[in-house]
Amino acid sequence: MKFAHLADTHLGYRQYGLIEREGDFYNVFNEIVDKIIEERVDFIIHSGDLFEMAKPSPNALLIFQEGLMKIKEAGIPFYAVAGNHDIIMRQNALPPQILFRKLGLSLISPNNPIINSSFLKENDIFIGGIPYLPKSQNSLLKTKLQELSKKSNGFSKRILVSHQGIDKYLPFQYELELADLPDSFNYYAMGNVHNRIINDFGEGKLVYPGSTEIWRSNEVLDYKKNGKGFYIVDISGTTDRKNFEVEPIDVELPREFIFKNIEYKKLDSDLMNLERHTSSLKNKPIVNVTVEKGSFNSADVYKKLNKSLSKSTLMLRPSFKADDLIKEENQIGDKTSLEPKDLLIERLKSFDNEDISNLAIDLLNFLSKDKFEESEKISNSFYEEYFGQYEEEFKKIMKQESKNKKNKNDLHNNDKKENINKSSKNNNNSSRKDDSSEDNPIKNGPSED
Ligand SMILES: [Mn+2]
Repeated sequence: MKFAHLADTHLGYRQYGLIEREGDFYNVFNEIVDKIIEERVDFIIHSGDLFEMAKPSPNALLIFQEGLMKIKEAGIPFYAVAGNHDIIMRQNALPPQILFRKLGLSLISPNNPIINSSFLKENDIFIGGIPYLPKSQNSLLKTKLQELSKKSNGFSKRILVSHQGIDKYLPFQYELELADLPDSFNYYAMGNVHNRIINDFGEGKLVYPGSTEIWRSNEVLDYKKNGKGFYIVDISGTTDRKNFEVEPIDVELPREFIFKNIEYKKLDSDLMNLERHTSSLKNKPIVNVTVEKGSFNSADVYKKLNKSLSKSTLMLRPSFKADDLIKEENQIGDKTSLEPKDLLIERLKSFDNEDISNLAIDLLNFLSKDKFEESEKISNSFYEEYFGQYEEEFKKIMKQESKNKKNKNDLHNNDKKENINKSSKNNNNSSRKDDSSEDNPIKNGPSED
């Protein structure tokens, strides 16, 4: 018995705004579908970021629909979990995967975290998981993982499906520490990290199949080293992880990403060679050229680059490091330190409260993409978690206070005849409610936690 594991297909992503790049993601996906069917697997697991966006374009939906139809015709069940790209974190919002239930897609959701099928039961296989959760909901994530670990007890093959970054593999953007992952599963079908990773963990194997196309140009390095595609996992042996075979199936990406550093004094000859190479390729490549060393005018060099390469490249991304320019750059300092996120992380260190720091980073991520609903949701749930109990107390205090006031007013009304002026003074006293905010437990908060 074997299954296919893939993730991070990002259907609908139009890299650099290029329709050709959107097509590349579709072509690779179609090739993967054909290969999976050829492999005659028993089921498929997709670990999230199926689509680039939570509201995919009709094009992206159509490509997936056609692929899934082929999979359904081949009689292969398809299990999926939503990734951060598939999720709108509004209360009760549904990920786009939900559209494909009648085409055979079983969605792992907060309400249905475990795949319930007679096929899995007969084969004593547990498949359960959790859709992506941001770092500020880390404690909820840990609780849910422990629940799943318990529920998987007694099954002979236990598979966890998750779309989270783990500190070991995603040092600056993780939501989960490796130590917080229950060690009781035989296979950790992960998504989110775009590099290919296979590691032993606990009683099983922890696997990120990686993105199926180059989603950011820094993924080229891993593609050259480890390839891209998906994994076939053979679970017919015992549950001993040594008999749990994970075999990479590679797809060749349709387009080359070229990185080339050219010394200014060799500009003409290097450009000629580069042009010869790019013209020989079947599909026009993405070319990143850095012209460096020597003293030159970048506008002139830019013109030259364009003239010799624009016809044979899909996208030309030049950068210039003239010697005199380098001096200026050095004055600014390390370029990366100007990233808002890095600056925020640096600033938060002195704050020394990890939970609030996580919330701040999540908020920066969401708000910089205009994801207001998500931001509101994580802020509310953070507030709920930290101050919910205080809010109850606060409400009690307020209730008591208004009762006291009412009693006072009643007493006062009895005295009304005696002095009408006094009652107008009492109205002023109603501002007392605001003054009491000094005792407001929310304000004083559990800052020591
Ligand atoms: Mn992704």
